Order: sequence, then structure tokens, then C-alpha cells
Amino acid sequence: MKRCQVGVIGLGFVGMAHIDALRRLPGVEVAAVCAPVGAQEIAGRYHVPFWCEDWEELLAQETLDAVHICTPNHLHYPIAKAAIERSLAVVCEKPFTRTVEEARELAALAQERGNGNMVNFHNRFYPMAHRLRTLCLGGELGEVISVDGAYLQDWLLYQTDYSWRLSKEQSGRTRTVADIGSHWLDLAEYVTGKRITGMMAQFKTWYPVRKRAKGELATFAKAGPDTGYVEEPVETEDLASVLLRFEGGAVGSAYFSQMCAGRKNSLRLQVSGTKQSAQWELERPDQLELGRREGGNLLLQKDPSDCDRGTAELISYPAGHGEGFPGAFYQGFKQFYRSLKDPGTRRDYADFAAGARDMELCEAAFQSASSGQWVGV
Ligand code: SOE
Repeated sequence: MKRCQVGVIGLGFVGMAHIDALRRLPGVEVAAVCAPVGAQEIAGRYHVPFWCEDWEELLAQETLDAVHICTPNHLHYPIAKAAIERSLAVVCEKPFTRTVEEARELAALAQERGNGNMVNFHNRFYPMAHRLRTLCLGGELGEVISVDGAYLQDWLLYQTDYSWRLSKEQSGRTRTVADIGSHWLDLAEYVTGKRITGMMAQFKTWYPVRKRAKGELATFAKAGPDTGYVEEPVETEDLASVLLRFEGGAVGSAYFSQMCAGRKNSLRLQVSGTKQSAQWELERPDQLELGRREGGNLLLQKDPSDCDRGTAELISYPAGHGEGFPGAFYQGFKQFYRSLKDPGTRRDYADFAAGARDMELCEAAFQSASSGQWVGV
């Protein structure tokens, strides 16, 4: 049977994670790759038959069935729109777009044309994050009282740290919220099954001017000691803290920062219910901590033979064998490509409508931080 022919546009850190996950899927072939630099070398390394530097050239390939958009944010909208018009299934990196309007337009277009569509909120696919959702939705935590947490990194701690993500033109009006807060907000709603109804946000740009190393630096990369610098004004937030209201009456709070030394990629989400609380932490993804008023707290370990079926289906390896970041991408794409063949199969992934919803949350944070007021979502 013909394998689904997939093109990947954007070959930075995250584009390579897409390629790795796609190569684990039996019915899928990475058939084309595209990036302004390096595409030929990557095509050679992974035996990809077609490469190009221009995304329009990739979309013109008639044999393609699907495309993955792993470019900087400002390109998500034009590429996704063109891909939908070409009748391709589309997987887009987060944040979905730069504006709510673009996101809503793409969601409506994909729905109208019937294209498969996904926004890669991959944190939904860590087994123990899913287990947290099972506990919440199954009522084992009781009624949800509060949701709190953080998403912390340190790769933008120094004034000399720079990336395209700092540019408003490429990132959109928010940056830390769009880049990592978007994951937390999506996960908080997904795990609790409750929508955020209101938000009060505080933003801070710690470095209004940063020193960009001459030449291009990849995300998480550090500039060498002898590099010259160019001063760049920064208009987007380094830090964001948000207070939240959830439907059903729960309250919440979260802090997002890419300037927290020592926290490399730490998403923490705690749900406190009237019976017990539970906390999941991305840097220890195979564990889930249960907090109990009596009888001692419990540390649940990922174990496919000792969990609910929905969680077990997201596990590739036996207990004690880590799943991790590549595994979360793999599980999400596995569901996506299955659902293209059989629309009745399980779909935990965020579709374009969920991507648009997340953009509404990011925009609410921006509006609230700008006005100093609570903003309804
Ligand atoms: C950089 O902050 C980044 O690569 C994000 O863009 C990803 O979405 C996150 O998964 C890891 O960190």
C-alpha cells in the first residue's frame, strides 16, 4: 500500500523532531524537506527524495499528502492556507498563528474543505499528563478547586541570548506566552476538561534591548565568546504571570519565564481537587505525584500494565523505560495519521479549532497585561 507522502517545512530543532517521529510511523514517508539552508544535507542524511529552499516549491509537489509546518510563527498562516488550498493534511507547530483572526480563518477553512489538521501541542501525549486528565475527568480528584503551575526555561537568561522568537514580526504580539505559555494553557484546559473564562496578566520585558550575536543562532544555542553583537530592541515579554478563572469556579495561576536559571524545560501543572491533588512535571515526565490529606502522598510511575487504557495506548515501552519528548511527538502523529485513514479513531490531538482557542488565550493575556484589567475569554 502507498505510504502517506509527507513534506516537512522548517528544519530547525523542532523540524528535526518531526522528522524523527514521522520516521517511526509505518504508513508514512518523509518525501520532501524544505528550509532556506541545510535542506540538501538533511535530505541526504535521511534519504529524503526531494529537497528545496522555498516552501512554495515544496507545496507544488503533486505527490504530497500532508505537510508539517515547523517554521518561525509568521510563516504558519501563509503556508497553512496554501497547503489547505492544495488539499493537503496539515500539521502546524504552535503557536498556531500570530493573530486570533488568522487562526480562526484557517480553522474555518480546514473545516470547510475537510483537510486533516493538527496543531502540535505535544505535551498532551506524555502518558502521565494523560493520566492526570483521566484522574480529573474520572472525578478521582473530586471537584476542581484550583489549577496552578509554571513553564520555566533559562535559554534567554542573558542579554546576549537571542533568537527569531524575540522579534514581534516573527513571533507575534506575545513571545514567552506564545512560545511556552501556549503549551501550559492548552494543557491546563485539556487535562481538566474546563475552559479558562477569565485572565489577569502581568508582563515584563527584562531586557528592552538585547545583544544579538552576528549570524544566526539556533534555539537553545549559546553564542561563542568572540562573536560580535548587534543591539536589538525587544518589544515582547520575557516574563508573564497570569491569574485565571476556570468554568465551574476553579481559580488558577501560572508563571511563564525563559529567564529562570537552571530550569531547562520545566512545565509544572498541579490540579487540586476536593478529594486529592495531582501534579505532573515535564522534566520528570514518567511520574505523577498524588497529594493526599491523609495516608501519605503517592508517586505514580508510568506503567502500561498498571493504568487506564487511554493512558496505556500512549505508551511505547515497558515501565522504567523512558518515553520522553520524541515519544510525545510520535504518539501525536500516530493518532493524526490514523485518523486521516479512519476518522472514527481516537483523536486527542489539538486540531486547528483548538489552536485558534489557544490563540484566544494568548491574546487575552496580552490584552490584560496591556490594560491592567481582567479580560474575559
Ligand atoms: C523553545 O522555548 C521551545 O523549543 C518551544 O518552542 C517548544 O514548543 C517547547 O516544547 C520547548 O522549547
